[in-house]
Amino acid sequence: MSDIEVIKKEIEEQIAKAEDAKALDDVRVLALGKKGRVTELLKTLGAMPMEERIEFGKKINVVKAELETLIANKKQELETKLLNEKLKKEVIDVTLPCRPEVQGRIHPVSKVYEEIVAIFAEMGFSVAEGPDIEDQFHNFNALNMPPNHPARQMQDTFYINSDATKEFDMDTACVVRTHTSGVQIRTMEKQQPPIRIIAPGRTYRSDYDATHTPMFHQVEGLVIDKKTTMADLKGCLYDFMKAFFEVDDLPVRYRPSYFPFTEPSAEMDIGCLKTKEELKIGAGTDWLEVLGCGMVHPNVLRAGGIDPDEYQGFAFGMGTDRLAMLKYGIPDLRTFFESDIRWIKYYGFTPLDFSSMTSGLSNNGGLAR
Ligand code: 2U9
Repeated sequence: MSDIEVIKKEIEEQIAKAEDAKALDDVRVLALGKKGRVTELLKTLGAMPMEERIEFGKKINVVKAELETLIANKKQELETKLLNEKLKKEVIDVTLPCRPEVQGRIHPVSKVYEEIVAIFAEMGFSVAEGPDIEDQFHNFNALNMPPNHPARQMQDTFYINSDATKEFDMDTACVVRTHTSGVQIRTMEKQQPPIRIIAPGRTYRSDYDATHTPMFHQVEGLVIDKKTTMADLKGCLYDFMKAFFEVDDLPVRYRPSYFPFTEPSAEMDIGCLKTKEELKIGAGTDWLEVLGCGMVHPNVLRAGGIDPDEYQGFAFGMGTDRLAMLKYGIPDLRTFFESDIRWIKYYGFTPLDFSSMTSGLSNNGGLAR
């Protein structure tokens, strides 16, 4: 065996034996480094006669290239081995329960939102969304509240200048939506009936006390078809309230009311028993107001591009935060948005309790306390 073949064999053995990147690099330096064995052989070329030099030079370069490939492959092999060992060690069991001290909580508003969506989804409603910043057409005009309509003042609106480079202009100003009703208008603009949607989301009004915060949550609903009636409204909302409060024989009543966007309009109350210690939803001598509703005003249908001579429907609106207060016995709305960790630990829900109509809605066991 020639010198070069012996050297090649020895280096190949060393490469095969290398157990880590450092050992492999040492082999590389010893073979191909400045003073490496292959490099030293290359240096002998200069003293050789021309023909021998050409032949031997070719041989050395082939060996050099082969060794370089072997080293690169071995490097890759060692890296893969290292990564696999690391992955084996770092394996986590995602089915293990979380340590209680680091587990987060679901906010009661999110919990109630999930519950409401689950109930309406079962009834065939879809969820529609829209922008928090609305133009006055979608927030007011289309809802039968033209400029100077008294209801526009009633809603304590936050206005936003629509062009920051110009003076505030009331006519072109936008608003942070005072209700989610604009979402229903936008749906009507895009889609002809049948329509069956709920529009949950954040809403804003300038108000602050134990039952009002400047940002609050609403769920509104809209059903439009050829023969949708007030009886459909009553049945739908009765079923919803029974499912939401998880009370089968829930007493309900409707009182006449007024909203510019519905005619006739009503407010819905549920029966309850108020004692000094607690509020019990269900049979009792007291009533709690839970939502507003009515048949969609023909002007509103027209504004959304729907012919009121062909179609009719009902709409409703409820405060998600208020429903959370009633269902889970939380006394002050302002505490909802103070981000106090003690509050969320007390009133929050554990994350793995999903709300669904089949697996149980509120999973009261999911209450963190
Ligand atoms: C369209 C047509 C009609 C939505 C409705 C109410 C009655 C209502 C309040 C409940 C408590 C708001 O959060 S709250 O202060 N809402 O009483 N909302 S009817 O009517 C609509 C909406 C959209 C196109």
